[in-house]
Amino acid sequence: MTTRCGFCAVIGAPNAGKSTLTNALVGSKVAIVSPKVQTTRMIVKGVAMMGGTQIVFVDTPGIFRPRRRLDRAMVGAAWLGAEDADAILLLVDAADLAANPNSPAARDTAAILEGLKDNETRKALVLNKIDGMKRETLLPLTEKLHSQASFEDVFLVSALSGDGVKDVAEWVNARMPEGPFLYPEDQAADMPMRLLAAEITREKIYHRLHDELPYASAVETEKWEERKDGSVRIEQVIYVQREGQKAIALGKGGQTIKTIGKLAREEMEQLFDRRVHLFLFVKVNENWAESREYYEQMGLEYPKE
Ligand SMILES: Nc1nc2c(ncn2[C@@H]2O[C@H](COP(=O)(O)OP(=O)(O)OP(=O)(O)O)[C@@H](O)[C@H]2O)c(=O)[nH]1
Ligand SMILES: [Mg+2]
Repeated sequence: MTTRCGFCAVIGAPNAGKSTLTNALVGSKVAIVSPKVQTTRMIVKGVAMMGGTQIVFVDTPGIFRPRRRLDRAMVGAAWLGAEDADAILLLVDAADLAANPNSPAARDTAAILEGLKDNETRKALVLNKIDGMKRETLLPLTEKLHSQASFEDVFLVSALSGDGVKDVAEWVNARMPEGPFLYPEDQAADMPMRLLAAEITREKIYHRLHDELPYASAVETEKWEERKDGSVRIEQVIYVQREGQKAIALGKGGQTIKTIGKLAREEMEQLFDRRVHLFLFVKVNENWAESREYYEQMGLEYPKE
């Protein structure tokens, strides 16, 4: 039997819902999600089987005008993900765009459309977050965006509720080239466990901490120790950039870090299907965002400046 297998990149402005859509398409959580922009920092692959086709969805960091070194690496990774793909989904937060045509995300989307102009990969436009929106506001949005790049199709979806997601999957499925499977058929995620565990903790940080703190922090799994009773002991360091941030991350009487640890542990237990003993330490490292090692761990290129 001939099999088909290919890559589908999910790109868009920060916070468009790319990771939510990727998880919905894959049918399990492979990428972390938060209400804050710039949650995803690296390429995250999620594998879905549809009949005789294996689709590798490539969730990417949001594309925006980068400032910091890490931002540049993230945006670079996103474009690279799009370059290697057999199909591209451009995701747009329709609710945001309808409410404010000049929002930062709208400007980022305009820049992405410009960047896609000469890209010959087959593309579909996906208007996301249509839950709670009126159909009549969607039509002019669709027409405006559609005319700006050569999209084969347009989909209106709610990645959150799953509404319309199946149609997107079918569009992608029909565009995958012939080829052998790249992953075992029952595998959904393609991330080393230590990194996955670090990402889970980072997600909880994005949910619990505010202002600049999520952006000033990084998580590293330092120790992963298998226990005889089947449980695992995981030690992680949360790096922040200043002493003051450490105090905030810890919280009054260590309450904040305790909550983050509890939420992360619960999710790890569910995902790894075993008991987890999670130990979190907060350390100040002013320069983590400049350290080559961090980029290597995340599979990011290290930008020159
Ligand atoms: N109402 C609604 N919210 C959504 C939908 N899809 C995603 N969201 C929310 O939008 C926020 C951002 O979702 P993410 O999936 O993290 O977005 P992203 O594009 O991956 O963001 P970055 O990784 O930061 O670029 C989260 O709070 C999601 O719950 C949707 O269809 N409807
Ligand atoms: Mg994301």
